This record gives sequence, C-alpha cells and structure tokens, in this order.
Amino acid sequence: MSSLLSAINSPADLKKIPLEKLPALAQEMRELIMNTVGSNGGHLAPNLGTVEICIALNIVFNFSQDRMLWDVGHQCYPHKLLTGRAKNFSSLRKKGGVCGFPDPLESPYDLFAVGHAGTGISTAVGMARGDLLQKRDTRVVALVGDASVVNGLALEGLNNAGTLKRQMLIILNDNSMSISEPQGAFANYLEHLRVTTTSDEVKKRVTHLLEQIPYGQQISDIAYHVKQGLKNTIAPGHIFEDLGLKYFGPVDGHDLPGLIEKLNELKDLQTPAVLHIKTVKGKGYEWACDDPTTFHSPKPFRVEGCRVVLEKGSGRSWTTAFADAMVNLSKKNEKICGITAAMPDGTGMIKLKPVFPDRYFDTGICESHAAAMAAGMTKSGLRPVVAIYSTFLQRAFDQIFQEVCLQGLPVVFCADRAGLVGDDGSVHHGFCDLSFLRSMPGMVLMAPSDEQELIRSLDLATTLDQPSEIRYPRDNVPPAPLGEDSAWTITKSGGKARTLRTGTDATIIAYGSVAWQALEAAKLLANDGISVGVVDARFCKPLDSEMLKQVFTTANQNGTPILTIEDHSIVNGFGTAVVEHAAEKRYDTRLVTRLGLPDRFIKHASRPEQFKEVGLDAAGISSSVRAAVEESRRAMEATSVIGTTPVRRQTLRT
Ligand SMILES: Cc1ncc(C[n+]2csc(CCOP(=O)(O)OP(=O)(O)O)c2C)c(N)n1
Repeated sequence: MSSLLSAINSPADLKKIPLEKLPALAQEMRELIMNTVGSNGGHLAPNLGTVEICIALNIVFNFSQDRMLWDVGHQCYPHKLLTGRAKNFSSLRKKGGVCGFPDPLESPYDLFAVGHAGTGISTAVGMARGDLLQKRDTRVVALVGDASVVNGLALEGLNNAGTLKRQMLIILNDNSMSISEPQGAFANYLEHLRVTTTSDEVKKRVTHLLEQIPYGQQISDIAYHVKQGLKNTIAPGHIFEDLGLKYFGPVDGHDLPGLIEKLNELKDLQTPAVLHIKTVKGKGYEWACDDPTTFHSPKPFRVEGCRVVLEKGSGRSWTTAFADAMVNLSKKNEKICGITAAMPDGTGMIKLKPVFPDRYFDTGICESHAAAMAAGMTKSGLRPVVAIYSTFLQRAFDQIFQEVCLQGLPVVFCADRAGLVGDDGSVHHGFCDLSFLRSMPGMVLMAPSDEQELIRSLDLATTLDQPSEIRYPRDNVPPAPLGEDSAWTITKSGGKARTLRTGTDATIIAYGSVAWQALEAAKLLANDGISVGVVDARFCKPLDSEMLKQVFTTANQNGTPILTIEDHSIVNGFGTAVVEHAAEKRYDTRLVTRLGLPDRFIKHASRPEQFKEVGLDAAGISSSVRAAVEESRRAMEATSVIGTTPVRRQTLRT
C-alpha cells in the first residue's frame, strides 16, 4: 500500500499529517479506490467525489465519539480507508472481506448498516436527541446526496431536524447526479443554488466593497442593512432556512483547506445546519467524470491508457429480458406505462424512454410515491408497470397496501434483484417481497423461470384486473426454455403451474428462477438412481390447488418427500404458502421440506458463493433431496417392520 495511507490506522494518524501533504493523500486514496473497484467491482464515481470531504470530516471531528451517519452509504469508501480499513481494502465486497456499505460489525466508525437511501438524516436526528438526553457531549454529522435528499423519508427527517435545539450538521453532497439524471423540482432548485453565487461570497464581496469607502459609522450601519437585505433577497438555501436549519454554501467540496476551515467554523454551532458542498462524481478520472452513470457501480474493469475496458457479463440478464418484454408489450398496448424510481438503467426501464417518451416515468428515489402514482394512473384507465428492485420495494409497502391493494387496482410490480444479490450484500438482498405481499388481499404473485415465461407472466399481469408482482433475480435467464410452452392462466383452482420433469422418488416444487437449480439437482440425483420430479409453480398466490392435490396425494401414497425451493426467506415465503395450503386441505405437511434463505442476514459474497452457503445450489439441493428421500425410506421401512401398511393414511379435503 502507498506511503501516506499505510501510516493511517485511525483518524488520529490522519490528524498528524501536515496540511500540505493532504492532496497527496487524497490522490493515494483515489488510486486505491480505483484499483480496488477495478478488480472487485463496486461503487466508484460516488466515492471518488467524497475523498476530500471524508478527509476534512475525519480531521475536524472525532468520530470515535462524534457521530457520522451515512445516507445510502455507497460513498463511504474514503471514510473506511481513514478509519482502519485501508489494509484490508483489497477484500472489498469479497466473501469475508470489507463490506461495500457501512457496517457496524466491521467497525465502530460505522454506526448503521445502510444501503437504502433517505435514512441518514432521521438516524442522525435520533442520535442527536439521544446524546442530548443522555448528556453525551457529541457532535452529529449526516452526509446525504442531492438525489437522496428528495426521498420522502429524508424530507421527513429534515422537517424534524429543524426542531432540534442542539448541534447537528447535515452535509449535502451535491454532485448534480443520482445514478443517472436526478429527477424533479428539488433537483432544479439545487441546480439553481449551484449556479447562484454563494451567500458567503456575496457577503464577503459587499463587506470588502464598503470597507473601501471611508465614511465611518454611517456607512457601517448602511453596510449592515445592505447585507441583511441581500441575505433576504438572495437567500440561497431558503428552503432549509425556512425549515429551521442554518444553510451554508454551496462550497467547493474538493477544496481541502476550505472544507477544513468551514467545518471548524461550523462544528460547534449549537443549531441544526446544512453545509452544501459541490462535488464532482468521478473526480480524478476523466472517464469516470464523463460517464458517472456507467461508473456509479461498475463491474470489474481495467484501464488501458485513457481507455477503460469493462468486464462484459456473459449471457442475457433478466433485466434485459424484462426491458425487451416491456417495450414489445407497450407496442401492442397503448395503455401500458413504465415507472422507475431512480433506477432506469438498473431495471432496464430506460429502454422504454426513446420508444414511448410520454409513457415513461422516473420518479427519483421515491418508491412509495411511484406506487401511489401508479395507483392513480390506473384510475385513469392506464396499465402502469412499476419496476423496482425487490429490496427497495419494501419502501412502498404502505402504498401497495392502501393505494393499490385496498382499492384492488391493477398495478404490475416487477421486482428485479429478487433473492440473493451477491456482493452488495445484506442491505440489498430481496428476500422479503413475498412475505409482505402474500398477506395483501387480491395480490397475484408470480415468478417466471425462463425468458419465455417472463414474457407470458407480463402478458398475463397486464390483463389482470387486480394487482400483481413478478419477481426475478440478479442473474442471467437460462439460455433455453426450461420446459414446454404453455399459457399462464388463473382459474378457479389457482394459477396454473407446469411440470418440468417427472420422477418417482421425490418432487421438487420450485418458485421462479431456482427451477433451473432444481433441474440441475434432479440430473445429479438421476446419476445416483434417484428419480426426482420438478414442478415449476409459477404462482405463489393463488397457488395451483389441483397441482398440489396431485403432488401431495402421490407423495402420500408412495411415502415420498416434497421439497419446496425459493430464492426468498424461508419465513413466510413460497414454502410457507404451500405448507399453509396443505394444512388447510389436511394434507400431510410432514412430507414437506422447505428450502430457501435462512432466517438471518446473508453477508456479501458472490451470488454462487451465497447460493452454496445456504444450500440452494444444485449440489446443496441434491443433498437435501437425498436426505429427505433417505428419511422417507427409513420411515417406510419402520412402518413395514411393525406390520402396518406402508401407506401414510390421511384424510384429503378437497
Ligand atoms: C430507497 C432506495 N432506492 C434506490 C436506491 C438505489 N440507489 C443507490 S445510490 C442512488 C443514487 C443516489 O444519488 P445521490 O444521493 O445523489 O448520491 P451519489 O451517488 O450521486 O453520490 C440510488 C438511486 C437506494 N439505494 N435506496
């Protein structure tokens, strides 16, 4: 590791570095971040923009006592480098390595594990109030980006922050970008602030001008009134001031001496305040500045001279498959509209924009607004499709409940990144969507297992007269269809499943993309003489009761196990739905083994590593099936030995 950085094990070491060497330290930090993200992937452009503010904050404040709260937290790599994690930084986002987001389990300098936007101000207000009541002498700082500050939760936090009667500093890190273009009126307001000469600069200039005129006290009084007048008429940041927060800036977020001076000025201000800093996303690398969207969170890459070669993903992603399906369907049905909440590229919804610009909407980081807006659009006769990552859909819980389900409105939610997400880790896994959507009356839950199935599910969803969700993972679609072409329908007996493979020793009922792993497991087991059937459930709600009746009846007669499998929490997911249904129908629930994500947070690693860890890869599934088959055989033998019939008797209620 480089020389200045290698001597920093904590902010105390940073404070020993002379001011004139800090630019060299900033350069070392940028190089380390760039090289590490180049080999591991991760958030690049946001972190290149926060190097100076992290140095300045860690010099001025004492975060072993003071409080540093991050919003999203994807821009905290420089803070990690200065707080004892530089030596380990090459392990960024790798299994067992440094987390790509703040993580209190990793360091006491990270107070909250975060990855969802909009929360930093609220947790900071909480810490400020808590420390005040507990008589702890701390300073509280929150750092929030210009696109995150418009999130509903952030605005609620701001509203409450203004009532604080103590120090709390919000750093508004304004790089005039979200992942892509920022959206909405607030973005325009910040743009206006950025181009306005700062109030400090104006005040300085006016004072300077008046000092040149030798008319004594009289002029001094006039100067005072002129300054006040200017403050009131120019008043950059008046929105914050009106909310009860003192506003300072905007200042250059890369001017280290300036930042240190400003933070020293503000650190003991006994009132809530906003320091607006202007930063450049991708600072230090021209190619990152030129294309901050691509370099927001790139895959691994290598730099060849002034050219950057990004690692190409092989295969076709579920996101691309969705985007193409969405565009094609929109061509056939003029009522269909696409909505994204600040993830136009991540969800693929951006593909709709050039084709139907009037039917494409980006709400910014406002998932609950997106859901409620979609509900409103259906009342006008439109068919909105809202694409949101499963993990961020959690934000829209209440609007899906009240504005969509309670009204029975046909909004289609497409939950990308459903299930394990790999190196972004625990803050980004989409493992709760079934849990919270299952309980919503009228909601149809679907999960396709290949691209053709995705197209069919979207076709069906956009013709339903009730709300629905389609979930798919952060992965590639299988290269070929997994089974025969058959229509997606919902009848009196539920949403129609399809059979992918027949077998006599066990049946796997798979929900969604894990059908592929189930088929692979079945192939492995066939080599060992174990014959496994695989059903592609397609629907979690309404379940296919005909299919379940047949599977449970056969399993009961033959004494063979049933395994459910899903890329979702084992708690209240697809398997739970099957067991609840079986209990309701008085089927033998002892036949069922549920495979899914365990009831704990799964740390960052690659997606295949995570699948292995939770036993959802083909090898893990096959060993679970083998264990279940052996257990059933032992149970059968035991019942034969004591002379009873090997058939488990039960009453079937249909
Ligand atoms: C609730 C939520 N929705 C969406 C995202 C995805 N996301 C991560 S960073 C980001 C953009 C954040 O922009 P900004 O706050 O301006 O920070 P910058 O990346 O520009 O530094 C988005 C939309 C998220 N993290 N949380």
